[in-house]
Amino acid sequence: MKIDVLTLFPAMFAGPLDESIIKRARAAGLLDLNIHNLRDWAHDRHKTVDDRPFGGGPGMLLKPEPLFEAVEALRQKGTRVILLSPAGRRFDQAIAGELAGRKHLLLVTGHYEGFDERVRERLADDELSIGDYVLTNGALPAMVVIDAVTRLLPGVLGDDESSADESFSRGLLEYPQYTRPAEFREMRVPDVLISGNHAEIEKWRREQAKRRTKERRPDLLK
Ligand code: 4FV
Repeated sequence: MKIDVLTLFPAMFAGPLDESIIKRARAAGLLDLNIHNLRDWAHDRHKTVDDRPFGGGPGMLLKPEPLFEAVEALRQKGTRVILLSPAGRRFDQAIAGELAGRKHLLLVTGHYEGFDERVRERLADDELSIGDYVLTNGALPAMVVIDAVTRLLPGVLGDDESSADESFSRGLLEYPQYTRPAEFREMRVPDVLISGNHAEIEKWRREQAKRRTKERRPDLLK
């Protein structure tokens, strides 16, 4: 998969996407990730990318011209252009799975008060929000999407790392898990898990996942 990101803060991407699983996916050529500075498509002496909102109001908006030029320069056949903003549909595991099936994502990150509406109307194929809170810019949301999508790409997770049986994969929260020692500070691992009876273990895990989901996220059971 190829992912291009448009941002005013390319340096923010150094670090989180250069470690562990994402680093390995990039080294293995499973993810071709490119970070682009939006200012490279602003041609005036001050490389202006923002301006005041028509009709007044606080703050600044991202201008259409640099964004249109940048997207038109980076977009290919089949590219999915995705805006990151609080006004987008809520990003979740199902959407991560959907995006993992695509060849090319172009993530357009926001800043200031957001985008000129013509960017949303004409350039965006989709708009995603990572949650109902306001961040200083769209870099972290883009990294969240890149991380959640990349680990679903075939060949990225090794055998000991599986995405098959995890939270949300069955629409439920994950069941409680334990590792050695079986007893720690008088806290014992549930006997069923050390019984070796896999049918019983599977049954217990299903019940626990349902119970935890009912308690913490009944919305997931709707
Ligand atoms: C955001 C979110 C988010 C809003 C103002 C950037 C900021 C600034 N993006 N999910 N929540 N964006 O808060 O995606 O433009």
